[in-house]
Amino acid sequence: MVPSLHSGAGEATQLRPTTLALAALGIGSLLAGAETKPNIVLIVTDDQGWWDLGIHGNQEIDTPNLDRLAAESVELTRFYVQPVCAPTRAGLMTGRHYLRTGLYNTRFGGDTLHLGEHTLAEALRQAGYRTGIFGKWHLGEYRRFHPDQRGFDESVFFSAGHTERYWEPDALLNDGRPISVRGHITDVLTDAASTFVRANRDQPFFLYLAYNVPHSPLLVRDALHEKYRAMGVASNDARIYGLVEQCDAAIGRLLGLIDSSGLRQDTVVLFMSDNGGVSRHYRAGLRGGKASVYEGGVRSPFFARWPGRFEPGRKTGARGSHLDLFPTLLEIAGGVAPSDVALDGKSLLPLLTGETDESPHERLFHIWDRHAPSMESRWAVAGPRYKLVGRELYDLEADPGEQRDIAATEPEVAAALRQEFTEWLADVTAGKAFEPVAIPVGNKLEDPVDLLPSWARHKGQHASVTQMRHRDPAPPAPLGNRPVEESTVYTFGGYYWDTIEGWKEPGESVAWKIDVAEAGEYEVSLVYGCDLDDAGGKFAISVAGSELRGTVLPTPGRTFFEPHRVGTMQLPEGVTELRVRVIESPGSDLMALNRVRIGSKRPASPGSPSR
Ligand SMILES: [Ca+2]
Repeated sequence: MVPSLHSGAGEATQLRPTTLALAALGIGSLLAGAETKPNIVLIVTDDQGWWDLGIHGNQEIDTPNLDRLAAESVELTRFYVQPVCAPTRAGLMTGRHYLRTGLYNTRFGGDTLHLGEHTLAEALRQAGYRTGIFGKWHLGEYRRFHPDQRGFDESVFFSAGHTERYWEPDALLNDGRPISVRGHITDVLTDAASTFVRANRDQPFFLYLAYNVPHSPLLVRDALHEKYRAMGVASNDARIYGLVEQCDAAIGRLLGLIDSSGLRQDTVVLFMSDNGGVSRHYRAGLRGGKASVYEGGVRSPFFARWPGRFEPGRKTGARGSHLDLFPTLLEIAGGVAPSDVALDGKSLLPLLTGETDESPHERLFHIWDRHAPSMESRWAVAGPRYKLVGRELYDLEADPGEQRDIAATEPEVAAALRQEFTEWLADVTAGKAFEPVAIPVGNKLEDPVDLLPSWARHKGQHASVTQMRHRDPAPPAPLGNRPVEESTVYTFGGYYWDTIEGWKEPGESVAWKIDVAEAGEYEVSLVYGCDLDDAGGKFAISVAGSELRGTVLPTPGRTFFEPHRVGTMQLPEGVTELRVRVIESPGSDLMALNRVRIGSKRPASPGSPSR
């Protein structure tokens, strides 16, 4: 009979036990009689453009290992992702378009894969694989949404879309526990992945190696930066090229280990990037880059190597999508897909084996918006030839660089594609709220838990749709038509150091949606900075009719964030709202609020705040 799929070993008792009816996907004839399941190594880089590879015509960048991998692989020259990180990762992990998964943003809590979704790791684990993730997750900030709760047996990861430190990285968790590591993050992740390969060489494994380079902050070895500067590459691009070269060398070491461990024949290796590139030096004739829906924003390198199964060096222009890896890898693994959700991806196995040279897709859809998705967002829909980018129509066969808008001469094609996109958008957004999920409170995995400033609602709106300012280095952004003193503002100074500031008027407030595991007494603290001159302001914290009041104390400075216990509150079980409100703000600002910390009063099991 069909087995059940559990959402995660540690989570099964904490959350709802997920027992699903599963349907067999159908195993390709290719694999009939296969005695062993191949290992799967999925390597994803972050912000590496289609053009940041020697094999794609870049004359400066040194990527010998990836170039060699490409020569040993089938290459899909038209493989598509979404314009930004988290949307692609959601599609990769679920086989479903990201807007179906509850995820809608790369920040502000919108980068959360909802719990009803089933991950590739869960499905491969169910198929008998040992699963490991090493790198950037970016599908949920809080412990309940982390990869070790979502099908990964082993995990060394960070949860956000970005991390501040590449040397001695301080954001990595090992199976949920903070760890101290030495070295550059690219090497740290590769070493951990290598250990995973060595430890699991006698059983099928799924290695998801999600490098966070060459994403900003572009912290690269001086020698690599100088090497590319000396070649005439501008400084920013020289950093990107240096990070790509370092990553290429790390991938080379991992592939060498696979060879020396005797695993080459039995290992499928896949390589791709998560969105379009950010470098400008060489763009292979493509228009746009990261965050754009032109080809440069959504076309990713894609190589797939499986010795004896995939023809080395074969290239195909048949279109594939990141959504396809879920069904493709399940087919390779002899796994089953969840039957209670619809997959958007289709297996690429017939394309990769050469059984066909046709794309499984009639249309591919792309959309990106920092706010709620709509027809006003950046969007595109493409078939094999025509691509509609908002109101512009391109013939990709004649004009792969998307330079000649032919919407006026082909109005019927444009109108038909627009209609298809409209219907598709209505389908994938049906019933979706596009707001952060409720933050789990009293969850034994993370007790106490910190309510993050970026998840707060200001004046009934979420931070992403109100004004946001960057503390440094950019100057504060203008606050629209409202004077600064009338509004709280989300202030970004790095993921650990973001704050809510601008608390002036009595009654002004921000709120978080929380999901309390169990009714009871909870300890509430605020973590904030406050200048001596501003101290003495009064605030109230309210939840479901009960209220706690406190006075803001000075800290060594406005940017010294210290925890201050406010008191205990009775919280009801389930989803509710926690609001922090100004009672009186006698100085220039009530405080720079860095975190609201809530912990249950019962003895907490080992765990850590999210920050
Ligand atoms: Ca990215």
